Amino acid sequence: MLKPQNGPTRELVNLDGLYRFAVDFDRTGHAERWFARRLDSRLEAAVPASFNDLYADQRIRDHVGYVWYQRQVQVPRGWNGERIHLRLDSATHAATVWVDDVEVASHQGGYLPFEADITDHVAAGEQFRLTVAVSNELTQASIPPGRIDVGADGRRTQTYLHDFYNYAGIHRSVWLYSTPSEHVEDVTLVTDIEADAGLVRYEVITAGDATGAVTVRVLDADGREVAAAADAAGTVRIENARLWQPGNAYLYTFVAEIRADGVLVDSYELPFGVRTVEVKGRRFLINGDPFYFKGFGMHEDHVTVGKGHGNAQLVNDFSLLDWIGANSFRTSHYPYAEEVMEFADRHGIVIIDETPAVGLNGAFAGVFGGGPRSTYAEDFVNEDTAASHRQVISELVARDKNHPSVVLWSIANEPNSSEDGARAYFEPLAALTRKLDPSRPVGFVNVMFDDWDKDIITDLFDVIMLNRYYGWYLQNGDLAAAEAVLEQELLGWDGKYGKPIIMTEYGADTLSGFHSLYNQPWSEEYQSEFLDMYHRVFDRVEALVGEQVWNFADFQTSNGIMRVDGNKKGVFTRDRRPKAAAHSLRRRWLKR
Ligand code: GCB
Repeated sequence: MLKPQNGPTRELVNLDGLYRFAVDFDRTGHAERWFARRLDSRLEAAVPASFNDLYADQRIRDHVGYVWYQRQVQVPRGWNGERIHLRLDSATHAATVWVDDVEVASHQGGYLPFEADITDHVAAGEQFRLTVAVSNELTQASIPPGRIDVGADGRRTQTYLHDFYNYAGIHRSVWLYSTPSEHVEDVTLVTDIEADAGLVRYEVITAGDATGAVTVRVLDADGREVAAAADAAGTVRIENARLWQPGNAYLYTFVAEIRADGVLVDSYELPFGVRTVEVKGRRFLINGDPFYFKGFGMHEDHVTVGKGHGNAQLVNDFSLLDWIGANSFRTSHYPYAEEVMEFADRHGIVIIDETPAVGLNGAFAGVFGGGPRSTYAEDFVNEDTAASHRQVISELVARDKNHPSVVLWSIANEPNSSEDGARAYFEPLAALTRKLDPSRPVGFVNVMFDDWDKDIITDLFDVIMLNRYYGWYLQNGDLAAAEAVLEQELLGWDGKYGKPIIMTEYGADTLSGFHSLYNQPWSEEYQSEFLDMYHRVFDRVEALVGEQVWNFADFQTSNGIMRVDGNKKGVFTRDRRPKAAAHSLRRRWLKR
């Protein structure tokens, strides 16, 4: 799915700003057709932002169900004869969209874009009323899954088995855009390297009556044409290609054009990089060279805006990644805003791109309350969950397939990978991901309970991604004991599989400003010692090809006895101040 853009044949209007906002406390909005009139509320909500922390009102923060957004939209007067599309970059977790009284789109899944062709419902030069009903409910049919309980008084409560606050709302931008009726609908690029040349295998899909012919061009960063072809699919060759490299990004632009009788009908420009990715033995290769991941599992999480995307926060977070010497991150635990992916493309940051499949593990019910339970069961991870999982994999690959920064798909975080049903569940999902994108390795992130001798699915994947908390959830305060267990386990994985291992999470909750002489858990000193211990082990295990600390910054979670105003495993605080460990990590990573 292409990101909308301005161009010689297309126009783009951003619809961010303040929307009228109403909370559907009594679940009457649909029956009362709130979309058919001005929302009856004095509230306004910022878009993009999570709605939860915008108001001094606990009832709104804790609301489970629908919230409604509404605004007037002016269609540019020059758009007569064009196709007119509406696009939401994300609405968390499900949304229905109306243009005046007409429902034009409905989408499940909170972290991926969707759009509607609204040409038949609007007119150039006129206004329409845009209404979006957004539900924050998670059920066994959603990804991530969750459970809704309804009390005797009708009050709904939401529980889920993942460790971040269930922020919701319109988290990313909303767009109105025009295209010609015959237009470029999709572009897929896969690159290869042959001696000094870059090969670009491409496919351009068009929509509308095919009267024109597709031509393609590749421009270098200075806008000079370096390759061209006159087919909708094929391979073009860039002589003396400059590669996209970690820490040294170089982007070309792929231009797909449709012409009829020599006249330009449509044009779409896609920045891309020439690079290869490959797993060979115990190595993870980018452009044929071994790559070592240094960085973090992150979250889209900031004060006030929650999971709302903001470019100021984007620039600041990447600046901190640069300062600390990180070269990569994982989009834990859901796809991030497209602006993030594009920024990484431009700045040479490597991404492990993760679906929102988190919390598919009944063992966590023991941690979050209620006692452990089986995962692959009719009333938990079932065929409905699998259908949503297939959908998020398909939509993620469709959105992110052309980003050079993306080198590895993570199709789930810490699912149960030892129970009987795990293989039947994951085998088709791994196969689907490979079919959709044969050019990138595929993995999932393994949980500490499902060690190499219990896990039954790792052979289906290309790399081993591990989250380990020896010295925190286990051997708390005893780093010597933790060091021995950690090393032994890594050697166990290596002995069994001989595949590259990335430590995708390791970390300790740390209260910024708490210091101790005695290496006490929660102190800044303990976090530094903890990370140092892991690094000593990593440097002894050859198969280890990456270290991503949990977490980049402190982040908000649901309430519970394990969390004090959120998860405190950040190396930076929630407002992005460094803890002591940030300095020790920086010393290691700038050298490594
Ligand atoms: C994990 C999860 C992550 C949690 C983290 C923790 O294994 O993947 O979402 O936040 O542990 O801090 O417990």
